[in-house]
Amino acid sequence: MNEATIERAYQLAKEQYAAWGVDPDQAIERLAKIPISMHCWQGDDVGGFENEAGLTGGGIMATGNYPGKARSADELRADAAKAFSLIPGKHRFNIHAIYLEPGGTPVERDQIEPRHFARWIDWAKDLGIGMDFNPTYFSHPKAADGMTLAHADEGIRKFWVQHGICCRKIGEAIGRELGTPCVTNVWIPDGMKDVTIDRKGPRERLRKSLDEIFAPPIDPRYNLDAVEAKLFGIGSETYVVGSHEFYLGYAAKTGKLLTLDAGHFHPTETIADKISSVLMFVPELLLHVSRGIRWDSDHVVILNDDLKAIAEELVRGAFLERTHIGLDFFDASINRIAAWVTGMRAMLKALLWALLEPTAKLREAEEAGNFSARLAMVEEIKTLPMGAVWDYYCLKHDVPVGPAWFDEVKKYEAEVTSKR
Ligand code: RNT
Ligand code: ZN
Repeated sequence: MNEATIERAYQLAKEQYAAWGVDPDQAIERLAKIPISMHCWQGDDVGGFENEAGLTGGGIMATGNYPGKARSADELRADAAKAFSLIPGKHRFNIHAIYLEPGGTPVERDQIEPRHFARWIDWAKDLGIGMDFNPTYFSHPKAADGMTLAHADEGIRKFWVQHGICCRKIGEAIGRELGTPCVTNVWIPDGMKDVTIDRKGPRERLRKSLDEIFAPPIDPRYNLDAVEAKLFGIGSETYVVGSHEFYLGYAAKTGKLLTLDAGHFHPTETIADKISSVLMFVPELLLHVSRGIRWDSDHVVILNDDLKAIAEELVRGAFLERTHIGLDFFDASINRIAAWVTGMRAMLKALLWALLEPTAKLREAEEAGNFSARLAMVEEIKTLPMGAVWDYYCLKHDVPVGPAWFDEVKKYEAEVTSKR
């Protein structure tokens, strides 16, 4: 499609939206101000660069063997930059502690420092983007038995507490250097595979560990702490210490951010409905936008009803200011850069969809008790020409329009990733 056609289609779309009282110019202006935090771990199957062997078990697993994954931080940065070049707008990058660059000598996780992430920070500065961070409580011998911050062994528990303390300092340094707060998100795999007698003890220890990690005050202009629950994991099917109730209570009581991962609840439960509830009691949210399929919580995000519902809630409730949007999925069976771009573009499309909604009209019908009109309108707006607005948005942000981005990925694959 040439530029003139895209422009013309946009003008026609504007007329159609105007009939609903919606101004697409405003929608795309707002969209350009919403950063999405792209997660580093889709680029290398959650391996990290701590050691040669990469992932060593402990609660997280990517499946698939598509060739060309990033083998070093330099490769991962290059791949991520390629992905960013195909996604409209300025976004963020979210890394895990295991993506450190120790510079020759291995560093234990209770010893890591901001300097081990200096090259990431420089890279983000060059790109003009913010960064987010995560302690890594998995893929480690001290996590091999499935417990970390809730461990009954005081030495092991303390080791992981110290890791958390180090990570908040790294988050602080990242936020200070980049001029935008770094969200440091705690997720632990702790749980039990089978019948569990003591559900209380590990939760008491987890609460204690979190209190210890969060004890040192850190300026929220630099670092924000978030806690992430999960219903079950592979190997922790019966009991997860950090359940939703646990972290909702913890975040509400201590003023921490709550992380809602779209794949961490019962399959018919959607996080969209949780947003307006939890934001009554916690200051801010971190979303891990993901796509659960049966027992896997981490399929590549696509523009489905669940994703639209999340975006609709954020826009309708004016929650965007209090919500940090991040992605969390890993698929090693397809081109990893294509996975990133697909998920990021889907998230943006969902937000655009929500920003183009004639919410005032829908609300009016609802408030008047006119539920037939509400339902009829909700169906009608589904065929409004959002695609024309999206194409125009991509054009204006100098990224490929339509499927053309995939050609770029294939070219990069031929020239770069397939040679690894
Ligand atoms: C795991 C959590 C967690 C991780 C990342 C790698 O179930 O969703 O957020 O996916 O930290
Ligand atoms: Zn997550």
